[in-house]
Amino acid sequence: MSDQYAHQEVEAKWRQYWREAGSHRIDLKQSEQRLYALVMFSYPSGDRLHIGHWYNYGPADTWARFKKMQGYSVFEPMGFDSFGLPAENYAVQHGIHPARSTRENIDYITQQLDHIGAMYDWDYALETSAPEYYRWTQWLFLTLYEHGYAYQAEAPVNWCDSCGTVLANEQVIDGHCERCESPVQRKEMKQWFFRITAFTEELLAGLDNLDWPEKTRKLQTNWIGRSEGTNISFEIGGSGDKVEVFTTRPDTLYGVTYVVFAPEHPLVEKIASDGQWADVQEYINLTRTRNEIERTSTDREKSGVFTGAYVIHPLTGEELPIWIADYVLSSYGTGIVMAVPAHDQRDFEFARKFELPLRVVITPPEENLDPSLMEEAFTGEGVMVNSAEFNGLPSSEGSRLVTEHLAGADKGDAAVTYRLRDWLISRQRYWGAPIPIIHCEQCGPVPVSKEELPVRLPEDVDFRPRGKSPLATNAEFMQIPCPQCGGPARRDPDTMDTFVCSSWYFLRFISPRLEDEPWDPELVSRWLPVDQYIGGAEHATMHLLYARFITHALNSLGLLDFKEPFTRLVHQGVITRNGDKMSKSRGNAVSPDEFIARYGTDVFRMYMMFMGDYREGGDWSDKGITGIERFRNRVWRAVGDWYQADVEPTETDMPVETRRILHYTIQQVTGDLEDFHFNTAISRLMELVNEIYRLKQLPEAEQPAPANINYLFRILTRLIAPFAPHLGEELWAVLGEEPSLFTQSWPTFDEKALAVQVQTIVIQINGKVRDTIEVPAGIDRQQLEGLVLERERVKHYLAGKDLKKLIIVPGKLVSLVVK
Ligand code: ANZ
Ligand code: ZN
Repeated sequence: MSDQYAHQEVEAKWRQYWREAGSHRIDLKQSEQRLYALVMFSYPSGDRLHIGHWYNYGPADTWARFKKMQGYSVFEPMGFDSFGLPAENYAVQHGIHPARSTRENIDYITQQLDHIGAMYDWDYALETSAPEYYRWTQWLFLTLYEHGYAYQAEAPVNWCDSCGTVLANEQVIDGHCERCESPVQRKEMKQWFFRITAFTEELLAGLDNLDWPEKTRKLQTNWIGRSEGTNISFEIGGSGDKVEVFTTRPDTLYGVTYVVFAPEHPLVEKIASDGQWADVQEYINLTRTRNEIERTSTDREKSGVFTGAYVIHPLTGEELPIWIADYVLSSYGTGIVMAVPAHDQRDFEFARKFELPLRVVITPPEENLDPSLMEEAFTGEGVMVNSAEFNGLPSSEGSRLVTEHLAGADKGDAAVTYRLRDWLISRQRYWGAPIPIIHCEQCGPVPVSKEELPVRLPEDVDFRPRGKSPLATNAEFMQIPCPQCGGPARRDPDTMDTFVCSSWYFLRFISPRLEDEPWDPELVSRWLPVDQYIGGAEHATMHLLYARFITHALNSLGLLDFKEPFTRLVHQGVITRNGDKMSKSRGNAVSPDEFIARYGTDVFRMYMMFMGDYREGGDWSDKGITGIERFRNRVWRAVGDWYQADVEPTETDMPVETRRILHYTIQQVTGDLEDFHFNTAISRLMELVNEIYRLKQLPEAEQPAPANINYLFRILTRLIAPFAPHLGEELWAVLGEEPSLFTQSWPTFDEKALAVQVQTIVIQINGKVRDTIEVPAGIDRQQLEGLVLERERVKHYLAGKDLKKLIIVPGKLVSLVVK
């Protein structure tokens, strides 16, 4: 065996072996003890895989390999989320058709993925941009449509006039287009939605039973934003029309001094007085240039316009002015707010700016508030004042009683409002799954029959942004007879959000080539939900919520027998570069390829896992990688130098302390792997290797038997294999065993070996007892000597003197002679 570890040959050899032996093949029909370990599939957007992707996939495979050695049939598929805006933008920039650039990217990334040395069974690979896949994405759309879960409605979108395109919220930077920097407008356009709000309560309740990061469950909870309050009805002065406001503080009802409509509220046009109409209209137009984040930002100066109209207070009958202001959103509650400037900070700032009155109706216990002296709203709970028969009640009780009172008078009722909005899934873009709807002048929207799917995305399309959906420019695609009446009709020119593609891919992975069904129901029922899902925390509220919604919806339609797609979820941390998130757009992404060429996959995998806790991530630096390379070489040399091929490995008669270290290592590595603490697991492995080196440096007579050393190597090899799979196989071969190591069982530890007995050793110096020390029973001489010489008191007596002699009486005494 050669001295140098030739990682390139070794790793290529084992990957070839795995491929040829079909080591990663899995027959989902045959398997028992099933475990579905899924990583978020890759997004070939023009980016190559960078270190961040590796950080998701490498350690995830380590976990999966560990599970495989524990006896599970592990299903670890990989595929490509290959539709989407980045692919399209890349194509626009480089003038290459998205189909071609996506193909080239997938081919390249497939090679990169292969170098990870993961257990992907490529027979299960899928691409969401392939007609065999998006056919079923369209099927999903139609299935939701049949049940009223997909619908079309006018909705405000971010519109860039100069690019002539709709932008996603993330593409709007400070109200400007990310690409051309011209101001973005809000524009009403007909869009397709999925009715995620039909599952709000289930999506909330389901979070309780998931083994997911606390933070992600919180984010989803807040995103859904359930809010309990009261809807209160106000009459519009003069017209007799009634409007409702949603409030969480009905106890402040007597403090309302004006009412605010969202500028885009449909009634505004109707109620605005002639005198105010010009100002109102100008303000509405201004609002269109602002997105929700700006509008709700607390540090922006409040703005608004009086409409000239009034409402009647439901209890006092007082006339209150109606304003419009952009801090009120049309998409939340009823789009109208009863303003209580004394007790709501936004209203307070607004009232101060426009000199609207403040009325204190809640005071802190035993305190008075003077409206003219208030510097901010009093938003806490307290006691009701200036509130007629409710005076003296604590706010919470007052809230309940005011609501009851209103309900009795038919002027309001308890209400629950959610922040969650229906999911806007249509894109005026080319590179996506076409929406399988035909628009007929006579019949309206008509679904394409499921048998006719896929509605193929035509290749011959000018996909450059032109102000409308690129598909609309292809007459051949667009013109189609109506399936119902045969009359002239047009296809829907929009494509679906890529999050639709990824909202169900984990179902398709089970049977990606199946032709007449989206998935095999029996296999899906056996293999799902996904046991372990691993991916970035940035998907907390989009992908992870959409996938949950689709699963809930399919469950409610009787198409799945479970509601939650991902039982356990782990987020890898973020790998940064000098503190910034790595990304292509920042130009700071580190390519893994050069490191792999230089150090090999195994070292790179281990290094990533050793950098820090997996869930925390860390700042990338290649400084420590040589340390890991040294570790790999140390393991390799140890086995090469000290393994004795003709000696049967055994644990019998192994020194107690060595055996304790061995079993402690097994215990810790097992627990750490289970819980994704790869870095500490690797530290334990390093300690085990140190112990082997220490043993081999003892005088020959004090070394454990070669059979024991051989035994240590057998365990070490299995423990290290999930981290460094190629090295694992190579060592296993050196140990004289047949591949593949990954068919071997995971080592188990002996509880009894962990319990060390402690002995008290007396330390004598020049014949006098000076100290005592507790050590593990069976500690060897060298170790004991080291511990004794480390003692402070011993050092004290040794200071400035020479140690002439050191005698050890095992289990009892260490005697030193110093002069
Ligand atoms: C009167 C009031 C008095 C309010 C008070 C608060 C404090 P959450 O908890 O987030 O649900 N609101 C209602 N609809 C709104 C909209 N479309 N845009 C902006 N703000 C809106 O917030 C509920 C509160 O947010 C509601 O209760 C309402 O202001 C405001 F001392 O009503 B409150
Ligand atoms: Zn028709």
